[in-house]
Amino acid sequence: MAENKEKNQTNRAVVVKHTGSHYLLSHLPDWNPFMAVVKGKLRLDDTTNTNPIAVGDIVEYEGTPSSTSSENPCTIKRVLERRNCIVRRSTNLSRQNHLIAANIDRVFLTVTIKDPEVKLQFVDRFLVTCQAYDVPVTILLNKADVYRGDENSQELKDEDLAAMAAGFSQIYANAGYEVIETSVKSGLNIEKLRELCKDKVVLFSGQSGVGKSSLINALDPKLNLKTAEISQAHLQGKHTTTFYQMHPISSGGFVVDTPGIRGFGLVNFSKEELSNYFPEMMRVQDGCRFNPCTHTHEPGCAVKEAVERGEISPLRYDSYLAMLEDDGKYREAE
Ligand SMILES: Nc1nc2c(ncn2[C@@H]2O[C@H](COP(=O)(O)OP(=O)(O)O)[C@@H](O)[C@H]2O)c(=O)[nH]1
Ligand SMILES: [Mg+2]
Ligand SMILES: [Zn+2]
Repeated sequence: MAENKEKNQTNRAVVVKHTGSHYLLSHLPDWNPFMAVVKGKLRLDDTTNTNPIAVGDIVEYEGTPSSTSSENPCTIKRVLERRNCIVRRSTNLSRQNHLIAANIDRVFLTVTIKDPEVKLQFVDRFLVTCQAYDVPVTILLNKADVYRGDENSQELKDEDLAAMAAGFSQIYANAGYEVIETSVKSGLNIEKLRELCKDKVVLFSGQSGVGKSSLINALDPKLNLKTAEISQAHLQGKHTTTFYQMHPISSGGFVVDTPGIRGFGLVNFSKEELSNYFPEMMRVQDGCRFNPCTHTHEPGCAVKEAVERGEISPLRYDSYLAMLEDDGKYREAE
């Protein structure tokens, strides 16, 4: 409608919060959140998600951005095509997915050696999900203060845990992932983390209790996120929804925390595809005699040879086999 052109001008903004009935949008990288709602039918191709719009989505809206109050909210008209997204299968029975976030520049998969103990199967499934969804991932090995001494002393507090941490780091560095030891207590690599977040939209994920919220608070104490929350796993049944939110980091960048995540459903890939999501297998599988090769029973398999030579971690290979076994089902991270 030409006469309403000014009022109805279409603009683009990023979804920074979803509160159930409405959304907050912001013109990133500016932080100027304003209210928006969805009216009527949304132009959307993908209907397999329970929530059609996620934090990080770029949307076209109509109306005049005003404030975070619900008076005269803008109207979301369209969700732009996503560069990537992270989804979780919403219930055990349904094939529907819950969108956690879209257009993420990097995921920080946070783990700890102890309290809670890292589960390699969880890590591997999560990493496969990230590869499949095309989201770069960095592993944070948090609570390093538990086994390291203070920064000035070379002496270790707990040699066994330190050895386990070194073993963990080696497996994933070999696989091709960046592993960064961090500590909220000692400040280890917090500045490095700040650098990695600059000008980016990042997502922190990982088991409950590993220190995701604490790390985000360490990046910017103004955020003051709740920590040491009781696991919300039992609240994540069919009828509860977790809402995600983006926070601005004062040194630059935006961060999404994930509370009490139970696990991520994996995409439904074929047996032949799975090894494409293991970077260390990708690297050698051109040398397999057969193509495609599932790297299980085939003769002349370059992946199995690399496992035997110790170039590919047998633990990673075991995870791969376990994931193949789940054939036909949606695969879950936990
Ligand atoms: N020793 C130690 N404890 C930490 C560290 N980071 C977090 N914690 C503690 O771990 C617990 C869980 O932290 P929280 O940030 O709530 O974990 P989240 O569930 O992943 O968000 C809290 O009691 C934190 O104080 C760390 O680097 N070192
Ligand atoms: Mg938390
Ligand atoms: Zn092979």
